[in-house]
Amino acid sequence: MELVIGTKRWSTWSLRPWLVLKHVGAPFTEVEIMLRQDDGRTEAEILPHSPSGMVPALKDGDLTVWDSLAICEYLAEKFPEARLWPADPALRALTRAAASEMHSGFQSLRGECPMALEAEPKVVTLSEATQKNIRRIVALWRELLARSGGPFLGGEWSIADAFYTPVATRFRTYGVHPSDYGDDGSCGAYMNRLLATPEFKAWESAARA
Ligand SMILES: N[C@@H](CCC(=O)N[C@@H](CS)C(=O)NCC(=O)O)C(=O)O
Repeated sequence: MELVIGTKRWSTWSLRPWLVLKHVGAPFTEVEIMLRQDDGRTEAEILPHSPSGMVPALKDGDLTVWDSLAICEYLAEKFPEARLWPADPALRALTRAAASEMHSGFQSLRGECPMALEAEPKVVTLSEATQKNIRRIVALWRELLARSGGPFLGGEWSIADAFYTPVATRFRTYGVHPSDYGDDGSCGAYMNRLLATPEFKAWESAARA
């Protein structure tokens, strides 16, 4: 398999399936394309790999799967033994909803607090819309961690945790403390847990190299 990704410092959508592939432990090669190049060069470099002109894309033989969530679902089906979703049907439905909510939502947080793994942490004044996104994320994390018993959203690490790892980097970079947004302590601990997985640490050190 080959995973085509964007610049590791910035590409949250690439990070998610990369974490999942590392978690699975299957061998794969990666192609990293520089994002934010002028004159349409980024899209021109992505298009030979991905029909949407966006990364990530996963190539498996003659199959190309684009879009982060579709890639993760493909991997969950290809590697059932990796248990990439919880076995319990209710927890599976809820963690899927959590990943989907991230995939399609939180536009204000995404726009105002882009992932920037090269940046020193700083405290910024956030818009009301972004603060509303953060309150929702904290409520969602609290509910799932309480229901599953942790340590991850669905109990064991799952695709939902891959989807929220970039959020944890944003909270760290922009000085967001979950305790200011309704956390009971479980979300702050969860955020640190996401940033401490060996898979994320490997991505981070490559991004900063
Ligand atoms: N919904 C897509 C979003 C993918 C996306 O927005 N990728 C960005 C990089 S993180 C991209 O390829 N941008 C192309 C460009 O900057 O030209 C997914 O989940 O894979």
